[in-house]
Amino acid sequence: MPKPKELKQRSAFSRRDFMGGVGAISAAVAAATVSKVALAALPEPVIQTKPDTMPPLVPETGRPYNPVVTLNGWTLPWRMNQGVKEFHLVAEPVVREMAPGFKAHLWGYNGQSPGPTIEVVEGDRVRIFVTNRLGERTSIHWHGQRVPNGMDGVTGLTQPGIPPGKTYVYEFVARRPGTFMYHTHGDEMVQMAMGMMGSWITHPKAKHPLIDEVDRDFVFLFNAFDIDPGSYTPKVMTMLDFNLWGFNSRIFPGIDSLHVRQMDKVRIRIGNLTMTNHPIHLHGHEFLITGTDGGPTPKPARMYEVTTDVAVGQMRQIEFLADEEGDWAFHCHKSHHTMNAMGHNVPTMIGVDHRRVAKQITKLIPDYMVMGERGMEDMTEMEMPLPDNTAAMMTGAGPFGSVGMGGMFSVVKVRRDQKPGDYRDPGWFEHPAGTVAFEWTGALAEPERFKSEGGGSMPSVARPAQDIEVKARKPGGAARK
Ligand SMILES: [Cu+2]
Repeated sequence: MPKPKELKQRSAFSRRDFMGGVGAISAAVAAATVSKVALAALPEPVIQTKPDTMPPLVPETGRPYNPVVTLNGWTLPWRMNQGVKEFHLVAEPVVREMAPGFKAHLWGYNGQSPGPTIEVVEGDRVRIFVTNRLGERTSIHWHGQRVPNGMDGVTGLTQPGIPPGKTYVYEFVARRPGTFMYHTHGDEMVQMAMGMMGSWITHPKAKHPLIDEVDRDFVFLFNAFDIDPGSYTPKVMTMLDFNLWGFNSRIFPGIDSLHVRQMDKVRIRIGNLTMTNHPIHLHGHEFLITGTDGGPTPKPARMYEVTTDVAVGQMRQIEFLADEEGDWAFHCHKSHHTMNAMGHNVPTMIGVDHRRVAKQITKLIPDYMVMGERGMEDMTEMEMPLPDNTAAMMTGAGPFGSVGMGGMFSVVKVRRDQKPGDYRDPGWFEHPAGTVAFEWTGALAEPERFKSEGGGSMPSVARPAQDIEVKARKPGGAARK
């Protein structure tokens, strides 16, 4: 087998000096495509070692299309072989940087987890070589696609599992345009928990009445892992109680923001391969759900939303006109999914100053954590040592201080002067004077209702015989969803 080729692309997001990024990838793709060794056998596997968002991979061969941008990911180059698009996926252990300073030991494809996005055109004949470099059998299921039954990738049902060290070939025609995923279907609970998944886009071959052309087209998957603070490998027996929630196996503040030009028509395609649902919420704009993994949504069935739930095993394709300038939060609306790893049995300590006692306990139990006196965000200020290789629970510095978030959180940056095709980070939004919430420094009047009733906003008709005090506790353990 030829040695894996490392894809040398430059990030369009983290580097401000990006100019010829697309050319750089094309060169890398061309180099991978014409290698004589590769032409003699399998397509050379292209390996990506960085978690950066790569610029769109503009097709040099085959039918043209408008490529997508994978958030903190990349698109797999292919070669054309007598009219067939050939890809090479390598299932292997990978090290994924989930956030700066926090690396996870996962299983994935071609150097990363999730694996690279595969982009093809409706009607393409596709041949995918899958090499197994794991220690156990695997197979790949092409989620949502119309394929011959024997190409469906279910170990034991439609094919034998691919043994370690072997390469299998999948071949089919991409019949239906849309947003799909691929994922393991062998020892599934373990291999899904370890990160064996990726995105698949089939672009329409011609103008499609239900698929609009857009200016920016993004894709990513929701992922969840259960990695104890201080460790590197996910616990694979976890059913619901995951502690790391990410977009494409990155957690905030490790997730890139999405950069668009004002008045761009924007599409975001999201797949959910976690074990719970995620209501994804966009600030400042209304979006339409234009498609699912079942296909484009008929126009009369589309409705405007600002949050849409993406259930387990589903994909949602949302579209909006980015007409409001600014930095708009884009996140899962389950608030514990915008947190990074934490102990699940953290007692509520609001109103208790326990910093001194916490320091004493930490000497005995190094990973002891409690929440802050004024709320969780206190923890970002507490001088508590974290174990090695642990993401801070909530962090991310914004222009006005700590964002106090982790997990499934990112920002859509809409700018008047973002150039078409430019995916660089424009920096923080500069708000026009007088348009930011501000502190009221005038006099505060006493509310009228307090004067007449001595407290309550309405007169009390009947009171219980004695006062009842309710203590609310966040559910922990298996009850948490
Ligand atoms: Cu969520």
